Amino acid sequence: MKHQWFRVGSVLLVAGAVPRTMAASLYNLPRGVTPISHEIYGLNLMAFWIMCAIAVVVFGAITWSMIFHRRSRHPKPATFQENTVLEVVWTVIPFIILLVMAVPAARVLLHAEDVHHSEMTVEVTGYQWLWRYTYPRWHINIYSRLADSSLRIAPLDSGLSPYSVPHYLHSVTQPLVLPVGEKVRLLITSRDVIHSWWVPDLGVQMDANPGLVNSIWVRILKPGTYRGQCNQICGWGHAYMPIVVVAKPKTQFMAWVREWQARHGGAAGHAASPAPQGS
Ligand SMILES: [Cu+2]
Repeated sequence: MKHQWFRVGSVLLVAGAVPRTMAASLYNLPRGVTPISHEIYGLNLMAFWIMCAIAVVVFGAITWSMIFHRRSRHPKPATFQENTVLEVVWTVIPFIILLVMAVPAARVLLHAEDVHHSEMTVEVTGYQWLWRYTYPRWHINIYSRLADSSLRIAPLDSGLSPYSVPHYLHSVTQPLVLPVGEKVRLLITSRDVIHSWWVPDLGVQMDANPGLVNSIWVRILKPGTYRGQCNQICGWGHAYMPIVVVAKPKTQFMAWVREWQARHGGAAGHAASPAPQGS
């Protein structure tokens, strides 16, 4: 018995010693870098605290019953069968809790899909197994495939370790480049099967359905590189179509646009490039 308490004590000590930030990154959602990702984080935190309160009440009631109503104390059990007041209370309270969670969740959903007043648009199209990004304003057209460094290692007989390359299966040939601080509308669709564009740091997870365009927006608040992947099981190459978003300050973004146009022969760009073949 003594040993058991010692073991429990040491586990709690170790848990207490884990730095808070590390524990948060291990067990929590990323806080993200967009207003919507912050709102989603807040929703998750609210649900977490409600859950904690429910756990305290439920386990508290169980513990209280075990201690104060154990058989040795009350050898004769009570004989009541039901209690209407209690039953109404434990039906109404969960209903109120659900309402408290549903109202802000619905508000965030509506906010995430409100693409009014967007400052620019990017079309995102899923293919087996890559993403295409089109910037209609500048006629920029990017095919974003799995980077060669990962591709070389992917076959089982390659003999190479996934740890030998940075960001194995999370790096691409060309990232989606976006300006920091602008409201960017993403129009998400697919050319073949259902894919899903998922970047946790941006708080975006949107299905890419053939024949349908879903819209969502991001306003990235911090320059950086943000990684995600297709999270819809879309076929054998599902793991080979990662997403990389590079957020640059507005001036650097415009420099990237000009550089892209210069490299691809002016504003006409490759907007009319043929669709890639699935392979
Ligand atoms: Cu996919």
